[in-house]
Amino acid sequence: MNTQYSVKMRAAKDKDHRLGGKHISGAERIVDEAQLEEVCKSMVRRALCHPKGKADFINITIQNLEGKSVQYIEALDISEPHVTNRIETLEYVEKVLNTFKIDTRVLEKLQSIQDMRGAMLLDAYTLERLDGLDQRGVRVSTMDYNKELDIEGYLLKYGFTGKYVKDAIALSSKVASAPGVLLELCWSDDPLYTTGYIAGKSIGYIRLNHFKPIQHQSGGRIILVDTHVVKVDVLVEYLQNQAVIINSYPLMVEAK
Ligand code: WAQ
Ligand code: MG
Repeated sequence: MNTQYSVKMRAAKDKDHRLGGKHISGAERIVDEAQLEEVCKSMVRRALCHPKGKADFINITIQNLEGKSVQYIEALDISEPHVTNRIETLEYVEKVLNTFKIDTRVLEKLQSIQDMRGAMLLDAYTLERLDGLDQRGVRVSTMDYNKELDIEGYLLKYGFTGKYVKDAIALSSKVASAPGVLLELCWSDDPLYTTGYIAGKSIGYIRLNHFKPIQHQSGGRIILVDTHVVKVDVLVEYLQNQAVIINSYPLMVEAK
């Protein structure tokens, strides 16, 4: 088997990220050695030609994954319940939360998030914050689709264009595959993009067209954890650093 590499890029304007520069673009891949140079090239191009501006600082980190385990998982199924407005959407989500015995006040927590870079880890039963990483939160990382899959072409057949769905499916599939994770709730940081999701291993990726209040300025992600099943540091290590390759297309299924 070819040696695989994790490649991560982040680009900022005016200053480096660590010094408070404006985030322009970020991307990550897991690739064979033979693809490495080409992938770096296209990441540099992306950072220089981004609609948010031309990056001044481009940071590319390459890690050899040889000797590290790579986990292969399936993509979550996608379903879209027939809800036509935000009130119906919240009712739907509350029903899902009830079946998991999770306090619906988690929705207030999601709405109170202000500009975090990562996800909040909360105890599924007390809603207590578990990660202790404040505004940073946990960055779910080190995942990619199997390069044999034409994921963009596949999603396009269902009318999904752009990166949002592709990236969200990869991230939520990795999160759902982690030990001790019950559910994940998410909406975008794009003020005009109200679609979000609730996802989990047993429910798949449930797309919610009217989840986020319109013009709400902050994105948010909450991962609900059963601490009887997993230790927080083990989970955080998995979410951040375990290399995961998504090995199947997300199936479109009927909403329950
Ligand atoms: N790991 C953990 N949390 C993250 C990450 C990450 N890698 N990236 C972003 N977040 C957090 C952060 O708090 C953001 O504000 C929030 O999630 C939203 O991130 O149509 O676009 O990248 O089916 O803006 C979902 C619906 C779109 C897609 C989600 O998220 C669809 C989206 P964004
Ligand atoms: Mg966004």
